[in-house]
Amino acid sequence: MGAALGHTQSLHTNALDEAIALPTDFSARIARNTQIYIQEETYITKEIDPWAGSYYVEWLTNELAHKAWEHIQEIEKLGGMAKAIETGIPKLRIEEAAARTQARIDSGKQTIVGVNKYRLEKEAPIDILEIDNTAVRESQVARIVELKGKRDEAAVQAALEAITKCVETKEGNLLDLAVKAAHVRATLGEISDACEKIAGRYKAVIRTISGVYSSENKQSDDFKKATELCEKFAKREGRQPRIMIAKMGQDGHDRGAKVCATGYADCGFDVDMGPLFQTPAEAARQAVENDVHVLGVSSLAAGHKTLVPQVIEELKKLGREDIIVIAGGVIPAQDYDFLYQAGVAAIFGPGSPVSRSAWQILEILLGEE
Ligand code: B12
Repeated sequence: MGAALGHTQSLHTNALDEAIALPTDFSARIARNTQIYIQEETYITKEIDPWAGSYYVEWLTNELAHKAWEHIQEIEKLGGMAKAIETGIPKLRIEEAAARTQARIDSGKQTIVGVNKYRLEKEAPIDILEIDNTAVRESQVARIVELKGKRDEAAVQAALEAITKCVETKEGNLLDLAVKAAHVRATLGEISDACEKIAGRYKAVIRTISGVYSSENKQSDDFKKATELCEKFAKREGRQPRIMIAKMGQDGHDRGAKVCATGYADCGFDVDMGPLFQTPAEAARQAVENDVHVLGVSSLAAGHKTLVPQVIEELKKLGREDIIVIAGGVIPAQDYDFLYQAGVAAIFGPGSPVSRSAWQILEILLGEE
């Protein structure tokens, strides 16, 4: 309703199983019908501006415009958006806001119905859409092999060379050349590789923030318990507990990983944040090189059943099976046993309060669970 009243031009309603998996036909239908209900039973879409003249809404709009203007000015001072992105500021602001929101949800200052309030003692299981990752991967690989077998290879190579040349000389229209390459059936990977030959690969600067999570949540029992256990661990081991948070495979969802990283650092952990798109071997190597106590895998793109056992295997190969592996993110409950069998010590799904997961991890480290 907020979106419709705020003049949105396009609306997507998430399905009820949004934070668990891709939607089932049933949950997608409810989500779609929620929109149809708003559209056809409440009539709010018939009115162009139902809030016109509302003093309160005008005031809110004014506030929003001024706050947005502050951000725009900050970006202008940095020399425009392209320069701002290079400094990592826009991403940092998003991460600060995410950490603050998470802390407010964890401390109960902000209500999310069914997540931090009005929860059932025991949730009844719901039907989840299961996707066979391996089968999807194999069929995609087969499609690409078939495509590559049928296309005019000389035309593809010429189109890719034109792209590389354009990047090198900065002459020509790169987008136009990319579209032409796609027409002769070059893949997205090949098109970006053709650019990468000259331009290299963009590596995001990983910057972690501190103090944002604790500023909203340091009075909570969970936070206090986490900091106490951190101190206890540090006294026992002579150094702070060290955790690496890894993002592996093609999963670009780093919000939760970053929120956990900043929250754990505020609780007293030493935190290493791995880059996006690591392979299990790379993640395991970084964990070993940094001599972490815990490797935390954040998985939201349904790769957990493949990538988590692989990273555990890689740690074993490096002789570091003592590093505790935990997992978090969009992992459906029916996959928990599979991951526990593979050697995962704990799993934290969406809605897990960060400081609570922090002390639960510390209890495992201290052998107190
Ligand atoms: C935001 C979001 C995006 C953003 C991501 C921005 C970013 N930089 O992170 C954008 C728009 C880019 C995006 C893109 C896509 N998304 Co998306 N996205 C989401 C969404 C709505 C919220 C995720 C989020 O940030 N939550 C907030 C954070 C704070 O919560 P969290 O990550 O769950 O973390 C908490 C816990 O899980 C846990 N945790 C997480 N990690 C870790 C790690 C450790 C060590 C520990 C201890 C705990 C822990 O602690 C955190 C605090 O409680 C989810 C659905 C959902 N509601 O969860 C879909 C979702 C993850 N996306 C999905 C999909 C399909 C996609 C796309 C493929 C869509 C498309 N077709 O292009 C792309 C893929 C991009 C890519 N390369 O990976 C699916 C994945 C389906 C699945 N797993 O089976 C989901 C589940 C939506 C759905 N139901 O369909 N997405």
